[in-house]
Amino acid sequence: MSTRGNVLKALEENKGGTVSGEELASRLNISRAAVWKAIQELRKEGHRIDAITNKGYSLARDSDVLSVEGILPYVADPAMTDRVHVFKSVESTNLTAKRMALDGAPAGTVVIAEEQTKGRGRMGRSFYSPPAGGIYMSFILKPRFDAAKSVLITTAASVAVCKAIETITGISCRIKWVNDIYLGEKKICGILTEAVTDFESGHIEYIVLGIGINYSTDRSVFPKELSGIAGSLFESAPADGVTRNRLIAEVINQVLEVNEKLETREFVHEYKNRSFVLGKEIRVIPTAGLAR
Ligand code: BT5
Repeated sequence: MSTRGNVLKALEENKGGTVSGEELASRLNISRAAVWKAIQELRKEGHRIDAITNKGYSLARDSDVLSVEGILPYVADPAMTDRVHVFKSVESTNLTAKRMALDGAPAGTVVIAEEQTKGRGRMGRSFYSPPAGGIYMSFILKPRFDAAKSVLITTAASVAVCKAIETITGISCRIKWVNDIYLGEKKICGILTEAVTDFESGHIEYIVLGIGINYSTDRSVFPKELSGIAGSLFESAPADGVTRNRLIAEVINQVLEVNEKLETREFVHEYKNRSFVLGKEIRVIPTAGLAR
């Protein structure tokens, strides 16, 4: 790991507390000047690090720049150490994950970004993914059964995201259809599952599961056409200790856990409890394009 990464890891382990420059230098076997340089680098990236006289450096508890170092301490499976990748900006985390899968990245790999410039929804729709306040992440999963059942992966992921949100923030969300998560009347999360097929055999090699959460996206940044549709998990500052990194780690834990026992379909019960469409009467209005 780079010096920057090591310093951030040490600060994350003491988040809210202080670590002296001397201790960091001796623990990482580097000079104090190198510690200082790393601190400057991290500050430039947006991490809120205070220098407290006679005490040392302190990473603010609510500092929330997405980072591997900030996520990993809360991920349960130690095998994930090399499988979490964080980017500042990508076109689409689903696209990056697909490319990584084709390049041999193992199942379980997670791609996370602060921003997507071409975030994708279903059927060619787009998912608005501005920087600051969003969570955009994609998993590479290896299907263990007939791909026709991949809708199960989406449904299970919706339940996993709701559980993760509830565990970390105490907020209860509901699921619309299988892939939209709502808080009150507003959509705060969308899920897109895509298959990566082997060009020659036509077999599904991987499933890429993409999750987009409006965590604390400011209402004013949503484009006009989304103002009546999209909402955020937090309209004001989250509770102490609640961060995107922490929530991402819990989403990873819950998604991997539910995928391990997908065939048991245990999650279906939870899905029914959280769905606000199941059991309700719905009206289907055919559009010209679909009616043909
Ligand atoms: C979805 O499609 O909601 C799936 C979105 C999946 C996004 C994730 S982010 C990580 C990964 N990488 C990607 O490129 N995608 C995945 P759909 O059900 O088709 O909904 C799209 C519709 O939701 C749009 O037509 C808008 O009406 C609305 N929408 C767009 N951006 C939104 C946002 N940020 N929040 C809430 N609603 C939004």
